[in-house]
Amino acid sequence: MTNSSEQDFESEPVSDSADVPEPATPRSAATGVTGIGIGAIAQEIGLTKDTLRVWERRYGFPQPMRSSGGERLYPQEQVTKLRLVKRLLDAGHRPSKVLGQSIDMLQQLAESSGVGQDAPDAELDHLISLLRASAFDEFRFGLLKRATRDGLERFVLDVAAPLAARVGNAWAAGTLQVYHEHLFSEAIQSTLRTLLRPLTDAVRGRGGRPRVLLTTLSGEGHGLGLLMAEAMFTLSECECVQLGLQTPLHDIVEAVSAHNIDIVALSFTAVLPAQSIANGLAELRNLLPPHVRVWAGGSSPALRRKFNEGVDCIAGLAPIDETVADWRQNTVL
Ligand code: B12
Repeated sequence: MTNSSEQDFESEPVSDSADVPEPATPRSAATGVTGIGIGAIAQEIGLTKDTLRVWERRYGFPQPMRSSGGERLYPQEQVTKLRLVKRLLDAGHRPSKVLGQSIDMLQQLAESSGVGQDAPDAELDHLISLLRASAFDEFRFGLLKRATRDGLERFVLDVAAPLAARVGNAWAAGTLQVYHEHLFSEAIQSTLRTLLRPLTDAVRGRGGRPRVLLTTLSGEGHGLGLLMAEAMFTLSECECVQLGLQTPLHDIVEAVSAHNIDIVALSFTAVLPAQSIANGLAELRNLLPPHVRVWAGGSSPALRRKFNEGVDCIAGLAPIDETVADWRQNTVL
C-alpha cells in the first residue's frame, strides 16, 4: 500500500483541546437540549474527541450546542454531516476542502468521486432487497446457492466482500438498519463457515505453513473481513487459528507462542482512529518475537501509512495468495 498523508487530520496538533479557551459556540438554553455527546459521536464516526475539537476551532464545524453542564452536544444534522465528512476523508479528501461545505455540496462531491456508490450488479441488488424485506431465509438460501455454485474463492471475492460494502452504504444512506447489518453478518458467517469447515479439516494435519492467527485489536468490532481473509489463507493452504474479535495484546502474544504462529493477521475498518491503529500495531510488534510477521488488512485509511519493520499492509483479499507464496519463498523453515 502507498504511504500517504491523507489522514493527517488525525495527527494535527491537538494540545489545545482541553486548555485553550473555547470558541464562541452556540449555547442552548439550560433545559431541553438534545444531541449526542462527544464521546459517543467520536466512537461512532471513528475520530478522536481531540480531532472534533480541533475542527471546531480551526474550521468552525462542527458547532455543537452545550448542555446545562457545559458538555458538547451534537444535533442530528451535524452528526449526519460528520458521517459524510469522514467518508470523504477516508476516500482521500482533505479536511480544509470539506469541512466548510454545505451538506448538499458534500453529497455532490461524494457522488462525483464515487464515495458510497455501488457498482451495478443485479444479483447483489436482489440480495440486498431480500435483506431489506427481512426475507431472511431467502437471503441465506440466495447466499448458499451462490456459494455452492461459484465456490469459496469466487463467493468471497464476488459476493461477500462487495455485499458488505453495499450493506454499509445502505446503512449510511438510511435504507438499512443496524439490525439488518446484524442479520447480514450472521448469514455471511454461517455461509462462509459451512464452506470453510471441510477445507479447514483437510488443511489441518498437513502441517501447512505459514500458521496464521487472525483477530482484531480492542475497539474493532467488525469481523467479516477477518473471516474472508481466513477463507483466502485456508485456500492458500495455511493453517489458521481464528481468535475472533478484540483480543487483548498480551493474549495474542500467548496464543502466538502456544500455537507456534508465523503470522498475525489483523483487520481494520475505518472505525478505529488512525492513531489507535498505529499505537496498537507498534505495541504488538514490540511484544512479538522478531520472526513473527504482522499482516494488516481492511478498509481503514490508516493502513496507507508506513509502519514499523515487520508490519505489512495487504491491499485486499486477492493478494493473499501471492503474499503467502513470497513468505514461503523467503522463509527458512
Ligand atoms: C456488518 C457491519 C457491522 C456489524 C459487525 C458484525 C461483525 N461481527 O462483524 C455491526 C452491526 C456490529 C456493526 C457495528 C458498527 N458499525 Co459497521 N459495518 C458493517 C459492514 C456492513 C461490514 C463490516 C465488515 O466486517 N467489514 C470488513 C470487511 C468486509 O470490509 P473491509 O474493511 O473493506 O476489508 C476488505 C479488504 O480490505 C479485506 N480485508 C479485511 N480485513 C482483512 C485482513 C487481512 C489480513 C487481509 C489480508 C485483508 C482483509 O477484506 C474486505 C473485503 O473487501 C460495514 C460496511 C463495510 N464497507 O465494511 C459497516 C461499517 C464498517 N460500520 C460502520 C459503523 C459506523 C459501525 C458502528 C460505529 C455503527 C453501526 N453501524 O452500528 C458500529 C461500530 C462497531 C465497532 N465498535 O467496531 C461504518 C464505518 C465507517 C467509518 N468511517 O468509521 C461502515 C463502513 C458502514 C458505513 N458505510 O458507514 N457494523
